Amino acid sequence: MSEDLSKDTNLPAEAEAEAEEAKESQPTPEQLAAQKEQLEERAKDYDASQIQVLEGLEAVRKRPGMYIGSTSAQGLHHLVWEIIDNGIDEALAGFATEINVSVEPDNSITVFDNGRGIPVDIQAKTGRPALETVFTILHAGGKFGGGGYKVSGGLHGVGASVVNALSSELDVTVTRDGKRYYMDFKRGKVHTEMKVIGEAPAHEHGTKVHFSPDPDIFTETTVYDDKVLTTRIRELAFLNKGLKLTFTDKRAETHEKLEFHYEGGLKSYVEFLNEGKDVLFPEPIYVEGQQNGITVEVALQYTTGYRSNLMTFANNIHTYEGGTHESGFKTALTRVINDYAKKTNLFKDNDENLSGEDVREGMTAIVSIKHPDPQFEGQTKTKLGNSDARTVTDRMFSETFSKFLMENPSVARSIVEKGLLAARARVAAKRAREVTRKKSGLEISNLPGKLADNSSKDPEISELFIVEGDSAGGSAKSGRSRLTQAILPIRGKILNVEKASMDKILANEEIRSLFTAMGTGFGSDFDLAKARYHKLIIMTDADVDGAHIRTLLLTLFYRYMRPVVDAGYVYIAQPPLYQVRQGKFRKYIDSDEELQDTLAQLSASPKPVIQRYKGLGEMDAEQLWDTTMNPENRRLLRVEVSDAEDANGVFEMLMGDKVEPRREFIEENATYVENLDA
Ligand code: 28F
Repeated sequence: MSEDLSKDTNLPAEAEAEAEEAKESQPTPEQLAAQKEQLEERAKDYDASQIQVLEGLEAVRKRPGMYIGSTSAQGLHHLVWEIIDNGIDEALAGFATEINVSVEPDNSITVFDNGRGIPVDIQAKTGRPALETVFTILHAGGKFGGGGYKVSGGLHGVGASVVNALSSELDVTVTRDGKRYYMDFKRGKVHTEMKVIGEAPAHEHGTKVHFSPDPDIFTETTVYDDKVLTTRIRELAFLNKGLKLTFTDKRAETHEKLEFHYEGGLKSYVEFLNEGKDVLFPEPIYVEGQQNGITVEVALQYTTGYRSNLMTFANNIHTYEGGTHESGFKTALTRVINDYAKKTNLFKDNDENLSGEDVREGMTAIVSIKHPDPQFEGQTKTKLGNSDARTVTDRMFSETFSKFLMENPSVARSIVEKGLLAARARVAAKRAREVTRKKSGLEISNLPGKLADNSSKDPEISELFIVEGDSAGGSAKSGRSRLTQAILPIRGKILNVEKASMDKILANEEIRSLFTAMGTGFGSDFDLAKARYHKLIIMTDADVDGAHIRTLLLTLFYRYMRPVVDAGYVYIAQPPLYQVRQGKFRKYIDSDEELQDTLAQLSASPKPVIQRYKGLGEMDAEQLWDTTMNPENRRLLRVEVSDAEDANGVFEMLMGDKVEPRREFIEENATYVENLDA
């Protein structure tokens, strides 16, 4: 042992002296015996630790859900987040500046960071290379030596070994000290022992991890979604300012390398989210501070719109369920704005304090904290529980924000005035709601006059067709199956809820009748259990106007009846584009391509008759039933946006002027369920 030590030229002076001393004195027989015992103990420890390794990783393979949430597409992507997290930790520790992610043509993933490279030295305790330990021992790397801590979230270091356990193959290449080291694993077990595979320039360093998710584990899918990857990688670039992240999808023909690198951090994030919107002031307010080892970052900006978009993060984890940092921020925001308004006499006699909702109307804000020991709670473990995060966020934010308001009186004034408008709308909406509630006490007699209700009272089999236009509504009414199908015609374009305030929405006739027909109530009174139909089928024309109305309806559902969407109650009817007839032959056709194919299969005479349906109104009751309403033949699209967050941005895009992205969105996000009822 002493010989080993003396070979090391980098020993600190003290240890060197100790080693020198050890070399000189010969061991006594007692010392030798003790040494032997120690070695034997160590060998036993080693065996035990190897068994633990196998048991540990076996446990991961047995119950993957415990470690990555699920083995669905979400779990599949989780593997990537875990590996990226390790690279981010290395960047946050100050050693890596860049992280590259790619999807290989075979759907395997490569992640590289230019940090120090995972240590390759043999560890005394296990007798194995540190690199091996990181990938085989559950929880290894939880605390990154040297007083640092793992800051990015996820599994707090169990990441690498969990990914390894769930990969059919994983290989690592570490570059450090002028060498390249390589090691690979199969289903978590060492396959190739660590070895040097070559030289590297002395200044080069980093860690490259390449893995293939195990199809035995990810039985649903092993195909990565480039959109999901891009969105999260971009988000990580916003959350970690200065860090450069790249993404390359090598399955695509172009192999285009996307680069995400924001010196502005959260400020750039808010600018990104507010792109194309009218804003109250040009530059987002940005706050950064640190206290008790907790870093707090906030960026915010007001749009002239009504929606509030607040996203909070703890250690790069999106805290969907909020938590202490979020409530600290909200309290501070409300208090500072009210204090300022009072101090500067912006409240009129009748004005009460602004509520939290009032001061957040139109606000886009991101709160991101980094905590040395984050406690994640809640149903999905996305709620921060640390109480010190509340106080620190409140203090850091309110100090800078109140100073900002004092120094920017015109901006401050516009924020207060916006809050006052929101407060007045809130009071008006409350009154309107009270009126609606009183009415709905009368139940059926109060159903909208335009509604042709179905006779069954069983919501499970009841369907509500929301039909564009009175004439199509008429055909639908005559063609329907009365027991299960209710018809609600709506006139022209309904209100764009994206751009309207609550009281306007409640005042809208079409929207009111929809809510009344649904029976679920509105806003905070919403109750999914009261839904009178379990299918809401949007039936609009297959043209631009139809697409627009459909989008307006979808927006309404997303914003104000979200549980209905989440429950999978919302569908889109698919009226055909053409009917081809030849003699007794009749076929409904959905696309130009299908039309060509069909015509190609028919003989030239008698000449096939092609009828093009311009709108629902052109179909008679029987045709409408046959093509679009009859559960035996119809095709319905179930609307399913997996990521609720996505929907926010998407709807803003959808409500723009271009029709094409709208159509694409609906096609991409609605899952095609053929013959759903058959
Ligand atoms: C593509 C994924 O995993 N990067 C990593 C490091 C660097 C160190 C480290 C990682 C040592 C003994 C735990 C280097 N030098 N990217 C990554 N880069 N892990 S993971 O250390 C792990 C500890 O067990 C590192 C000095 N200290 C730490």
